[in-house]
Amino acid sequence: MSSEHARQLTVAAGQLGPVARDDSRASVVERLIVLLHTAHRRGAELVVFPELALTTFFPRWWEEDPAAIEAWFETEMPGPATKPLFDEAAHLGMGFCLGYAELTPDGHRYNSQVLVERDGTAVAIFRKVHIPGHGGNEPWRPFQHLERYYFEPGPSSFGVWPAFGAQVGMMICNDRRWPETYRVMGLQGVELICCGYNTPIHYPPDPSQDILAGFHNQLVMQAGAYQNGTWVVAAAKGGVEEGVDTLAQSCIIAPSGQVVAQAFTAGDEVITATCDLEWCKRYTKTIFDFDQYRRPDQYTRITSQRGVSPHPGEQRLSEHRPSEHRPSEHGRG
Ligand code: CDT
Repeated sequence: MSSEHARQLTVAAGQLGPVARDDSRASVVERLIVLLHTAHRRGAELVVFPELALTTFFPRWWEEDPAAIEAWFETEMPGPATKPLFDEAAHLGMGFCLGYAELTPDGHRYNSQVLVERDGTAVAIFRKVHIPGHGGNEPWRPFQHLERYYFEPGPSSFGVWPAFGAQVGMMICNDRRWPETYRVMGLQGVELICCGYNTPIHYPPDPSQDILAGFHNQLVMQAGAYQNGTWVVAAAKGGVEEGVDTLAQSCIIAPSGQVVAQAFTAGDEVITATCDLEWCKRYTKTIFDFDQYRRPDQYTRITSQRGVSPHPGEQRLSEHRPSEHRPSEHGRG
């Protein structure tokens, strides 16, 4: 684990400020290319862009017109609007991870991220697994979170792909709040996770959480990074977008769980870090040596059950073995 074995990759999070409803794809792609150039000047080889980077965060609105809905989705990647980004990245020898709304040829709608290598080849498309919010029109909310109306959950779990000289995984926004997300990738040897997000700061179901939005953002990703010995690169679309204040604070997190870079504005901004990928082993070969220490036989509820279900047969210890556990019979006299 000495530094002479370092495998280093300089990565960037390309944070976007707000994208208005009327902003064209071309104008957003121009902004992405500016971020790409900044990251390139700072030596980055991979830039992670936000979730649904090409449009405003449209799930805040109920829309029934199929044509209006379709206008928010990409039917090809790259398409005419995104090709300039793919071309410029390949020209610079840079890879990227880009979030977008995907409409497949057979009519499925996903919240997706594509990972593109430095030579311009697509490595993988990841489709968001945990779809938050609600599926029905709730116009009394100050703004809606209709991801469950617009998107199907991704059917293909959390993959890890060899790319950029590393083992690279992907997650999208709400996925980052769930420990299973990281562990499924951790079990495939992930070394770097790319994550885009759009997180409204106001949470209508429980506004007491609003003030904690930044804390929770870091809490979950720092824990996930540390518990699985992986780097995490997380890029926000932040700022006040169509009246909704949205968390920025893009960050890069080390396998130690430490934040090594963080955005300080809520606008277009690049943060970078040079990641020693060998550093992952300090955790995955020690305290989180899964092969040595995990107890999958003790975790069967994780995959056999979705909601909370107290086991009816579960008894308190005192009901099992009453005589052995009375305090009066333990170590007294
Ligand atoms: N985009 C996204 O997944 N946002 C969610 C908001 C949760 S509130 C419905 C997030 O987890 O940040």
